[in-house]
Amino acid sequence: MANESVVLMEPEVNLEVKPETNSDISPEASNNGYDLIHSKSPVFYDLFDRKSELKHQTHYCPGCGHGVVHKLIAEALQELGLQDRTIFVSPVGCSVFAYYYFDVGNVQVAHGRAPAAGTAIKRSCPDKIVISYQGDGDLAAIGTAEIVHAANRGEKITVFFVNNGIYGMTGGQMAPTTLVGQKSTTSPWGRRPSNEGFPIHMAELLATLEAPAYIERVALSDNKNIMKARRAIRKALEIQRDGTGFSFVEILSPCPTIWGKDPVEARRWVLEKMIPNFPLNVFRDRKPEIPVGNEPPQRPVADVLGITPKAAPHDTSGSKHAHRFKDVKIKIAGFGGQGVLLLGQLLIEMGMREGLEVSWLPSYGPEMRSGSAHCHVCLSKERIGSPLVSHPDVLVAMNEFSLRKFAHEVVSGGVILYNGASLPADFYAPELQVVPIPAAEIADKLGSTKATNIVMMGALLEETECLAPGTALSVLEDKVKKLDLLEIDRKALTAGRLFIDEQAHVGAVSQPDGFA
Ligand SMILES: Cc1ncc(C[n+]2csc(CCOP(=O)(O)OP(=O)(O)O)c2C)c(N)n1
Ligand code: SF4
Repeated sequence: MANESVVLMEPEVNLEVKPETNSDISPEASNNGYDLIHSKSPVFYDLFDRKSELKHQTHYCPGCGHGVVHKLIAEALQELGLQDRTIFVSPVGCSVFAYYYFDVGNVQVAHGRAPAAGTAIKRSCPDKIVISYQGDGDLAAIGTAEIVHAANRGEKITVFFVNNGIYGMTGGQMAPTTLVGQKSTTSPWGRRPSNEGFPIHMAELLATLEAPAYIERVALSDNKNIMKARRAIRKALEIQRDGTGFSFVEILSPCPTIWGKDPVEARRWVLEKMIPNFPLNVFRDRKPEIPVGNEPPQRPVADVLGITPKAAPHDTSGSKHAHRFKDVKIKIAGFGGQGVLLLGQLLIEMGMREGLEVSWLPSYGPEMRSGSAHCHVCLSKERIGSPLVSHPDVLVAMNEFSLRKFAHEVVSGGVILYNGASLPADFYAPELQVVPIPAAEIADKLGSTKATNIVMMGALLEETECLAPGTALSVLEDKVKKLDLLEIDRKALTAGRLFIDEQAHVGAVSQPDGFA
């Protein structure tokens, strides 16, 4: 069908010719005789720093609808004065890099989870304008649950749903919105309802719910429809600004690259093929009536989680222990059942009581007992950027496998505490201080091999002086409920410390060749 309203996208910058004689135009304002009347929205960064050679352009293919939607959102945020309050939640998909373009708060989240992450952000920062920006694979396939429930709860966020009927980023697999008969890499004969089901109409589906305030479907098929899309995008943001409720705009959008069409044909395809299947409409536009009952009082998160510092008899918060480090990174590794993860938890509990910033990151395979397990522990005087410990200052190796696996990660001059009477004959780490400790034997003699990790804890505290033994005792007394085990743990802690004091430091044999 020949349709005169199908036109090429207007350029990002429109230049209007002004006569050079116009004395109102200063030399600075003029641009080779042109007066700039429309420029890139200040909601976009001046330069896109994704790649040094692409600082002036986005990563989108020519004719892609994402660029147009970005532009409409940026202009709406600018017009409504919302830039400084906005948090943009990028999805997984071609628009994953939105944070390179929008000069607003940015978060990038797991595939399909943008409405869930947006919920958390909006609830904790109700004054922010939260935008969940999603493709059809992201929103209508892997993220179906998240969008339905966010809409059903009436979260006061705005969702922009870019429906191009395909998985763009991954090369053209069928999406839930792929049209009947439309070919994709996973429906090479065209989508068949008998096998792949019918396309999902997300706007209509969400409009069956009570809570949403605004739902509209628009299209980037031609300038007239793009202007309607502009109004819908603005309105959705106004609805959030005014606290009215959940707003959702589905935008039928061209993906020329995957569709195998040029940009003009792709727009025409939106007009001729997509719109008849996905009718443009305002499906919802009203303030939802949500009954308010006796809402429970809001409580601080720490209170709800039960992590409020308590004035327990052994509370050592504000401990006078002098931390001589800025931060200590520890990796504890062994097999499931050796108390590897627990030892890490005890250390961070101690760190918290001594007023440090702490983090604990466990890692274990599907089999818990006997499978290998390790955890990363950070103790720091400053906020911790990442809980990941790639290069530990201290490795607590609870078995030979862990010693061999992680020793090379330890920083030069770092410490390895090894649960073993002696090091394996062929193990050699001249740049490290390696201390073998017969921790299992010591714990066994004290009454329980289970206390091996506590012997190692005692050794760690004595060797590094990173935390106070008194704090360790107080944590054990709070955490270990069985009195007989607590008694063994107390002794194990002391035994680990004494071992370092008496054996490791006096004539310690920390290398197989006899040199400490
Ligand atoms: C958990 C997970 N599953 C699958 C993928 C692979 N993946 C990346 S993008 C994508 C689909 C993107 O399609 P859509 O949401 O329609 O966005 P578009 O790229 O078309 O804008 C998929 C399946 C992934 N990154 N993560
Ligand atoms: S593959 Fe499609 S959706 Fe992705 S950038 Fe290219 S045109 Fe846009």
